[in-house]
Order: sequence, then structure tokens, then C-alpha cells
Amino acid sequence: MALKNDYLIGVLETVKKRNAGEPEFIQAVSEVLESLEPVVERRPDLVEAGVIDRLVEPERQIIFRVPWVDDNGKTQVNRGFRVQYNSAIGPYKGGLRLHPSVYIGIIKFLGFEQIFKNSLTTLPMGGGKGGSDFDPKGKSDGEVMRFCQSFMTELYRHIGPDCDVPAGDIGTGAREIGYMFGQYKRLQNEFSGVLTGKGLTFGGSLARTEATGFGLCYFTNEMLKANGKSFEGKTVVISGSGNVAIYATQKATELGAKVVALSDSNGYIYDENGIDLAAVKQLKEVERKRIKEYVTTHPNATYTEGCSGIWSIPCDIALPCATQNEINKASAELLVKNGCFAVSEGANMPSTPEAIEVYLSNGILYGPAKAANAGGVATSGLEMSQNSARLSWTFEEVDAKLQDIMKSIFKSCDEAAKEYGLEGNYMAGANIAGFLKVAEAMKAQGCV
Ligand code: NDP
Ligand code: 2IT
Repeated sequence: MALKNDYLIGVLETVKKRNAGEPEFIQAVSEVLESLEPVVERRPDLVEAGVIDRLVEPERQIIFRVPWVDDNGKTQVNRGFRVQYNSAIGPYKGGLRLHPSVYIGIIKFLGFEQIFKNSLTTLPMGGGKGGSDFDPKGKSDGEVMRFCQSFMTELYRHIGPDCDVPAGDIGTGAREIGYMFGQYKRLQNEFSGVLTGKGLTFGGSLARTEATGFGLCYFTNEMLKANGKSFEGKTVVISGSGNVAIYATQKATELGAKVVALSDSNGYIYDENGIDLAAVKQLKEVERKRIKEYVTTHPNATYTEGCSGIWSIPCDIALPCATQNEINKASAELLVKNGCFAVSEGANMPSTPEAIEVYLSNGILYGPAKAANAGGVATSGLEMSQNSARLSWTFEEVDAKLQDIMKSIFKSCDEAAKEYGLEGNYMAGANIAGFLKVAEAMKAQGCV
């Protein structure tokens, strides 16, 4: 879809010129600007206040050297990032990605999307994202610790519990957050909720580990219900086998579906009996092994090299939970051809714009990432509240709040889509609803 509004065309041209060589960032901005066409027609006051011109430019971008010494005594150097994108409705909030593909364009696309996602959660959190091109795969615990300590030795001066609160993302789990928290506490001489996803013995929230995957299924369930469908008896394909994929598998199964496939960046497993989740948790969370090892203990299952082939498996519901642009046009067409009726995104921006076109033009129920995977950051917001109040809620309390939040996110997307004449287009609904709250706050706070 091409932009028609002259003002938005101008904004996009500036973004493209300023951010050449960052295709993921330009993709994320283009999608949001397209959704905002009906809004700028109706809200000239927001255009007048320069809200969109300001929104596309991060408030602050920090890039730093991360030197550390490997197990052989050799110096290694990585690049660290934190993009503090928007603080209109709360402190900057968003994860830290550790993956060799990380560069400023990836962090900016994630930080930009985080603004709208955090707005949708109903909680007071601004948007931010960070990370490094460090690859935790194959590193010893000691190497990971030394990297995390070095990373925090620079980052600590830029963050704080009322300023910027990082968390996990690809490659950053409980282990990495623990090392970073320890170093922050030591440098700042302060025990505070400066990171979320912490261990349960030092301020972490129950249900944060499960939150993104569970939240994805709660959102998807709302979307299915609103369209007369459910998870019950359905076949589900989930990509990835990390934090989000594992807990999406658990909740989808609890809701009556059969999850038949999972993947990693090397390939995918197919188990027609339904994935044995205890075995996957042992492999991935305890032993940190590759997903192909699953077939050594489950000889009825098959392993296929190459991760995109997972979308050729016939399913009713697809939950991409690995990484950006993992479903292209051809994969989306294959899903439709094989009878898939819903795609809901656990990963950030897993569908290319062409894939989204295929969903929308074929009447596929499409749950966009900003809304569908917001349960993780929402529960991070609940962790911040518990830390500030110096108390901790039970698993059931947090899970109940998460369910309410995911229901309210679906409602916001559904209502905004209807209000702007785009009924059933939850992507437009998410972008519009997420935008409006931030835009009102930016307008009220003046040109800052
Ligand atoms: P993990 O590191 O726990 O797992 C990532 C999974 O995705 C792994 O199976 C990994 O395979 C696969 N993967 C990563 N990069 C690629 C790639 N370039 N190509 C193919 N597969 C890849 O991360 P999470 O589960 O936390 O994150 C998954 C997605 O969900 C990301 O898009 C993240 O931004 C998003 N997300 C995460 C949230 C959270 O709370 N953790 C919240 C909201 C969204 P391999 O081991 O081979 O690298
Ligand atoms: O993409 C995301 O929303 C996350 N990685 C979670 C961020 C957070 O602050 O919990």
C-alpha cells in the first residue's frame, strides 16, 4: 500500500533520507504511517503540533564500545546500543537484544514499535530498546558474565528506575538480566527496579517468564472468539523455540490446541502427536541445546534443515515467535493455501509487508505484534509496580492482570479499527490506538 497523504509522504521521505541503510526501521515506520492516514485527516491539530515529525525521531541514541576478555585471555570488542525513543507517557521501557545481526537499524525499529505497544498496555511506559551484536551462543557462563558486566559499566549512567528500564529480548534471558542487575547495583550502590525479568529472589515478578507467550495466546483467543472461533481442537505451528515460543506452546495447548512444530535458526521439528513441551524446556532452558536434538528422544518426530520450511506445514493457526521478516509473501501464500485462518505475532515484525497484504486480502485473522506480544512488557510494567511498592503479587494475581490487559488491548484495536472504518483490521487498530494516547501526551507537553 502506498501513502496518499502529502504530509505523511513528506514525513516518510525525511525518514528515508535520514536513515538510509536501515530497511527494518523504514519498514516499521512505513507501516505505522500508512495506518495513520485516516487519523491525520481527522486530527489536523496533531499535525499542527508536529507530533508525527517528532515521533519518528528518537529522543536519544547511545552507541558504545563493549570490551571484554574471553576464556582464552583474548580481548573481544562488541558494540552496545540503547535507543531512548519516546518518554511522553512514561520512562523509556523495552528489551535488550543480544544477537550478531544487531545494528542501529534493528534497535530503532524495535524501539519505534515499542512506543505504540507500551501505549496499548494501558500502563505508563515510554518506548526504548537496546542491545549488542554480541552472540551468547556457544559462550561460557563466565564469558557471558564478563560481557554483561562490561555492557552495564557504560549503560548504567543512562538508565534508572524512573528514567529507562531495560529487560530481555532475543539472547537476553534471566541469566543475562541477573549479571546486568548485579553490576548496576554495584556501580550505582542502589537496589531498585532498574531492570525487569529479574530472578524471583531479587525482585522479579512471578509470571514474567511466561508472560509474552501466555499473553500472545490470550490476545489470540480474544481475536478468535470475536470471530466465532477458538483454539479448541486446532492445529498450531509456532516458530522459534525460545522464551516466547515455549510459553505460547504451553498456553495454546492448555487452551485445547495441538502444537505440532517448533524451530530455531537452523531448522524445524514436526511432531504430529503434539510437541512434548517438558522435553523442549529441558533441551532449551536447561541444556541450551539445538531444537534438532528433540528427535533423538522422540523418534516419531522429524527434523528438517532450514527454518522457513516450517510454514509449509498445514495448520489452522500460525504463531511466528522467532524474529523479524520470518514470513514472506511465499510463506504467507502457503499458509493460506493450506487452510490457515489466523496468524498472530509473538515475535516483533515477523511478517513482511507483502505477507501482511496476503493475510488481509484473504480474510486471515491477523494479530499484529505490537498488540499480540504486548503481554511481556505489560508484565514488566507490573514488575515495576511491585518493585516500587516493595511487595510481590502471586502468580494468579499477575496472570489475572495479564489476562485483563490482553483483553483490553484487543478491545482497543477492535474499536479503533471500527471507529476509522477499518473493521477487522487489527493492525490499523493497534497502530491508531497506540498512537493516539502518545500523541495526546506529546501535544499537551508542548514542542519537546
Ligand atoms: P529467545 O532468544 O529466547 O529465542 C529466540 C528464538 O528465535 C530462538 O529459537 C532462535 O533460534 C530464533 N531466532 C532468533 N533469531 C533468528 C533468526 N535471525 N532467524 C531464525 N530464527 C531466529 O528470544 P525470545 O523468545 O525472547 O524472542 C523471540 C521474539 O519475540 C523476538 O522477535 C522478540 O523481539 C520477541 N519478543 C520477546 C519478548 C520477551 O518478553 N522475551 C516480548 C515481546 C516480543 P536460534 O537459537 O537458532 O538463534
Ligand atoms: O519486545 C518486547 O516487548 C520485549 N522484548 C519486552 C520488553 C520489556 O521491557 O519487557
